[in-house]
Amino acid sequence: MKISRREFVEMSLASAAGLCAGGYATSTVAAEASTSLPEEDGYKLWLRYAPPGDAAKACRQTVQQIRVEGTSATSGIIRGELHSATSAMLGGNVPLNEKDLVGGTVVVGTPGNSALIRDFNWASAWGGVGDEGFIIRSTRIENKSVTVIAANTDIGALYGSFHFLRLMQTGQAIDKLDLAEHPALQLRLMNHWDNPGGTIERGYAGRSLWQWNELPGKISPRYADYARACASLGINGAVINNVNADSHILAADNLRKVAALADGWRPYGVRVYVSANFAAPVRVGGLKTADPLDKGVADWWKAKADEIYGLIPDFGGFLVKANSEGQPGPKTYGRTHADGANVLADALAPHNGKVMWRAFVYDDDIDPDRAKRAYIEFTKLDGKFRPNVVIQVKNGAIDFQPREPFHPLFGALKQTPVIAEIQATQEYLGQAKHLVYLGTMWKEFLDSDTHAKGSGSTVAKVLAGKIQPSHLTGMVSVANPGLDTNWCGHHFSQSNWYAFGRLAWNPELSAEKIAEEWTRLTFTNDDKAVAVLRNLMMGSRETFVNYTMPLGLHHLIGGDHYAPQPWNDRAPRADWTATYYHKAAADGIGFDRTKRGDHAVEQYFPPVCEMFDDITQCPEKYLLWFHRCAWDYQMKSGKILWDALCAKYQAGAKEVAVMQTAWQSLAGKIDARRHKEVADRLAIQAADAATWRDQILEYFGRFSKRAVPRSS
Ligand code: BDP
Repeated sequence: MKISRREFVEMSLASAAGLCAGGYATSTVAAEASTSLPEEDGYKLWLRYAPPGDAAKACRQTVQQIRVEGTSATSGIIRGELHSATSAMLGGNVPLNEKDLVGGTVVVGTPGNSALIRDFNWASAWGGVGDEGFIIRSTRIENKSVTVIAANTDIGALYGSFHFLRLMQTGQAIDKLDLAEHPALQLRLMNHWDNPGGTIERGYAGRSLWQWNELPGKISPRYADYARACASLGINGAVINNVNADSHILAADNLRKVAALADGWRPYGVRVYVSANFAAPVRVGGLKTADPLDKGVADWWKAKADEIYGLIPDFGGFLVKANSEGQPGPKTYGRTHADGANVLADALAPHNGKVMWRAFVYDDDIDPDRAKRAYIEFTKLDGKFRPNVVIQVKNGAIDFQPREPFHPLFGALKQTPVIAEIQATQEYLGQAKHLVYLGTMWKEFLDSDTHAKGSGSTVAKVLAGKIQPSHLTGMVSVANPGLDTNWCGHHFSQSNWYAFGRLAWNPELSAEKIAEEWTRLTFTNDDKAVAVLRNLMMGSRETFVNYTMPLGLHHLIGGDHYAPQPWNDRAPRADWTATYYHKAAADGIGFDRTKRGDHAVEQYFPPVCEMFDDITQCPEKYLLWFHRCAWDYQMKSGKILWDALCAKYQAGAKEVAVMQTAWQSLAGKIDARRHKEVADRLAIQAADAATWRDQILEYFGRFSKRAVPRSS
């Protein structure tokens, strides 16, 4: 069932007013509210394995027994997952690894561990799926109808098993399967900003999952639950500590703790990476310098890498935030970012480790505009990095704002691999208090056309190495789980972890498909409820933009990155204020980044540059990002800018009320506990949205000297 955003809003409003006869929201659902669902706390994430309703009957035919080949730890995990999941979904014990193959057996294995699978003549398919992909086929063996989940490796078989279970749980037909999948990107990593003391920078879901004081002796069962959740999406690694790195993560006793996590995650295919502090040779090693061209420093990093690989043979590598926001780096010693990255890369190379060097740098001696600085620094260094260095670039040039145009570095580095950094933890997007599904935001980013090699050079294709060949590809997300029972604080914030994983596997998936999948897995397979939930999610990011920073406005916040603070004009740096970005005054508002302004548009390829530069072509969603406009500037709608701005804020606040109504209509379709917890947060969101609207309009009204029009 598909409904448009407009219909959704109308239906929800009608239902709020009690007008939705026979309809879609409150009335229909309320009649069914008597069936009380068992309470859920959200711990199970999208791996609840609730019976898939009507589809269960059909599944029973196809899944009568499970046979998982192999003796590895990963095979054991697959066995456990398939057995418990199918038994739960089908409502009875599904036999496991019986002697005889019967019709309806699900066979899982690799050519290495299974004669059944080896005998299959799938030569062409094997090559195509690589080390992490899988094949799922409904076929016949020994004249019996079976389903085969096959892969080149155990991890591929694990991913295939999760895929199969996802199909089952979302109520899809599983009796005629013929599919092959492999990930589009190589590095699919969680970036945790966790500190060894247990706090999480920009974490909104409790303290760190990693219990540093207990490790390595005591292993929390939650570590495996975490790795399982990651593996279910194909996430294949985690940087476990804050980019503002405590250098002592590299001290010997801490490395043993890191190794304990790595040991537990290995069977799930989740490799461990660490954020390294560039000054570690001084702070941990006791050297006098961390100059990357100093031989002693290079030797120290080499010895450190050897020590790490002695403990963790499949250690992934280092993530580095250097010369950014006060962190040490090569520039501290008069060297370049390439010099810095390369000394670490040389140490890791013999072990096949990688350096993820962040492009989140904005020294103000480079350019007065923060948005331009990283591009200027890194394009100069293209081609100067070792092959095992990737540059990790945030989706936008400022910092995870509710809306930013894509970072101009995507497509601009031709000889250096680039991976994208997105942020699931909702630092600037309502933290874990507001319901904001980020799948739509990330798709806007991934689908942006860089024009790096003509039209169709989307960010997704650049990342996948399809525009310029790249031997290293990837996408990472600043992670949002913490120790809260439901992992992410807000039940809907789980969808952002989920969406990240799915998009890192396949950036071409649609935000809508992912929202629907997640909804079915996490809440319900009831089609009507799914339609309401999917629409709620699909509009939520635009709603957030509307009541916080519409029309290209950005950074209208203070240090908490949560509440409106457009008046914020005092901070340790000008580019941490709000006024630096909006520049509101009597004559207008906005940052002139055009060719008549500070030329930031020129960092984009033609014709993107011209599009952003020309006010008649620039999408209005980016208007005040690139242009400075008078308050009475005529918008495409015919409204003047001030009125259009007011209308956005008013619409945003109203839309949250619609979201509340839609959510209310699901009472009885969702267990009472999760329903109430989300409703409580929506109430906070509604109040916050009104505050944003009122405070921002009052503040900008001081400059526009115009009244706020009545909301239509
Ligand atoms: C900003 C955060 C800050 C991070 C920084 C980064 O406010 O806490 O340290 O990004 O990405 O979004 O390094």
